[in-house]
Amino acid sequence: MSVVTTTMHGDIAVLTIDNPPVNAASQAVRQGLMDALIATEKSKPAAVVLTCAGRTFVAGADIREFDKPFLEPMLPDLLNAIEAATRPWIAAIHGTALGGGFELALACSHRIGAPSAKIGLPEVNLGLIPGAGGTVRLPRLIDPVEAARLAVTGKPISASEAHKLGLFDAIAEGELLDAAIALAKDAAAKPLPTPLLTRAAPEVERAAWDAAIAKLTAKARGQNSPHEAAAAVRDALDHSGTDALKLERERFMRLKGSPQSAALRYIFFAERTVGKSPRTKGVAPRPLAQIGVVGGGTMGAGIAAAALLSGLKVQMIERDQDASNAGAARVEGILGGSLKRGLISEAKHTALLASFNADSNYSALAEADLVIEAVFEDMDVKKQVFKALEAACKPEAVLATNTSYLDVNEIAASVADSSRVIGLHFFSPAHIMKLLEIVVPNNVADDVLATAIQLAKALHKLPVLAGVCDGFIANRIMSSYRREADYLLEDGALPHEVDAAMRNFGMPMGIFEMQDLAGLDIGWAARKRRAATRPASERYVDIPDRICEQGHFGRKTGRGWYLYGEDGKPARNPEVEALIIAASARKGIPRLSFSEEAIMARILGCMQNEGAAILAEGIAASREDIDVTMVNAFGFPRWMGGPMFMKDA
Ligand code: 3H9
Repeated sequence: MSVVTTTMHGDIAVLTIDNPPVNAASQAVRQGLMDALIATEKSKPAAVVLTCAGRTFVAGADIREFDKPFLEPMLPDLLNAIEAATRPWIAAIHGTALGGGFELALACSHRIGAPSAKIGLPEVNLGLIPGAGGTVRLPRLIDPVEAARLAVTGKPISASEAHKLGLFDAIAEGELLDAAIALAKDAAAKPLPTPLLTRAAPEVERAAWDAAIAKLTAKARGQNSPHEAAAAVRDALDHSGTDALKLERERFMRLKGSPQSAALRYIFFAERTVGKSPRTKGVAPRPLAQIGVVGGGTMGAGIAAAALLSGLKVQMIERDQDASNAGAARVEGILGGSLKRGLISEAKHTALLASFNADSNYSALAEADLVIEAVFEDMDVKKQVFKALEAACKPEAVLATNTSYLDVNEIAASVADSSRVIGLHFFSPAHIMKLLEIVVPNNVADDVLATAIQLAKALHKLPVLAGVCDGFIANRIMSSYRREADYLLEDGALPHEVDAAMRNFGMPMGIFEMQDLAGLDIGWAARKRRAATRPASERYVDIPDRICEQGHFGRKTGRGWYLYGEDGKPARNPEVEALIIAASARKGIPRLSFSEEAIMARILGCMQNEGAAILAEGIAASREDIDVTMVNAFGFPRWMGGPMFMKDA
């Protein structure tokens, strides 16, 4: 059966694409549409309505086809043919019309959207540009700067924005199909609009254009595709539609073969692969209506806010009334911020506050389905909390720890039924960061694991499963390259050189800036704790300890690896640099000079070696788990795929 079917509604032909899960424009869809086009050009209905079954309009080209040669009919040819049709074609859009799906809608003579529909050109996120006329038709339909915004940022827009910009002829009131058929009848009675491809491109003053593009591409860092998308839209303004289409296609094909696109496509699928465990196949998760959070510090408050914003009820527990009030104030602060930024409405804000309660008595957790402990990182403190949870919670409640490196097996063993205990390692700020490391202890029950994965989905987070070890996946790799960065200091580099190398590689900040931001005291405490068990043979760099001994903990004290003045910008710290040079001299290490490439070779090599060890030990099940972690926890550049992808490439 074809994935495109035609039904007649009076004299209107309704074509329905049915290609789950997201109606991607695969070869079968393209062929089905081409056949339907030929048929309707022959049968001559008054107009054609193009609609999709399932949850969405066409969400783009089928990305899975990108690693093979494209098969006929090509999407650009199909769209040119649709645009040249003698009948009006009305795209009836629900869900998301993205990439090639949005380009398909642009080739139609009219577009109508459901109020909840979204449209966008996310190709840049795959290291590509639109490759089926998006950059050519769009600036011939709407303001070219707005067209560039869609193509360069890859961010989708709502139906109402699309309508305002002139992308939608109408927004459906009531049933989308009925409204589309009404629009089709109306369109059939009027002359066809001039095809976008044959329209003249609007004139845009060069200086204004360059300024707008500079703003749009400012955050691209080392990623090529946003710059390429901007250049493609510019080509579309400087050339005829037909010529611009050829240029767009050449650019698209070149990018499709580029390492950045291969990496971005890899990470796209990797993010959709993680969190799928054979252990939870067919296993029903436990209910998840009310969440408990123990601890109202930065992490606990962030977790509580994340859960509230995802529609869950939250009970917070703190050790006394004052701490409980302070925790509640932190949560209210986060929700207030969301309200201020327009992310939630006044009514939603009120409703979220009504779903939240903070208390100092564990008995308030009696109804909680899952409780996340986010207290001080100390094994004895954690064990006491778990004892209290065991006494207060219903027996089927899942008990989770947010520890970032303590032994989750030991925590689990502190309660009678260790199968209900799991690690849920959030990253700060927990209401923003996408990654959730699910730490899987030896005895955990399958449905507890399934519940943790379900929670991640409910919170719109990426679940990565990790085995129990010091630091799990994320912090174990980070500790190892942080240590390597310390070695680089003793070997001859300075903090600003290491940080610049990392930033120029594409990380959002360098390792030393990051430590200053997080607070140097955290790592110092961890190093002191581990001092007793550290092998004497291990190379140990004491420079950060010396900085902390002077009471300098980074940004919060105005001094750390860097100095922070009024403007908050990090400036080189001569005292620290002297400390570093003295450390090399003390150990008799000749100071060498390092290029940025040499610095990154050591840092990357270290990430990759630790990653390989993590895989060999079974702490991570696949390289995807490691790469998704590095991209989403530490801002490893997506367009490089991740350290393990780079190693294999
Ligand atoms: C393009 O269009 C190029 C053109 O300009 C030119 C061509 C010549 N292809 O994300 P989900 C799979 S480039 C194949 O979990 P959601 C996905 O892997 C494309 N497969 O759902 C997953 O599979 P599985 C431009 C795709 O509801 C399943 O669908 N378009 C594609 O959270 C569900 O996905 C884009 O970049 C695809 N295009 O989000 C849009 N898309 O179940 C990419 C998804 O086996 N897609 N799959 O793990 C998205 O952004 C989201 O999937 C979407 C739904 C918002 C649509």
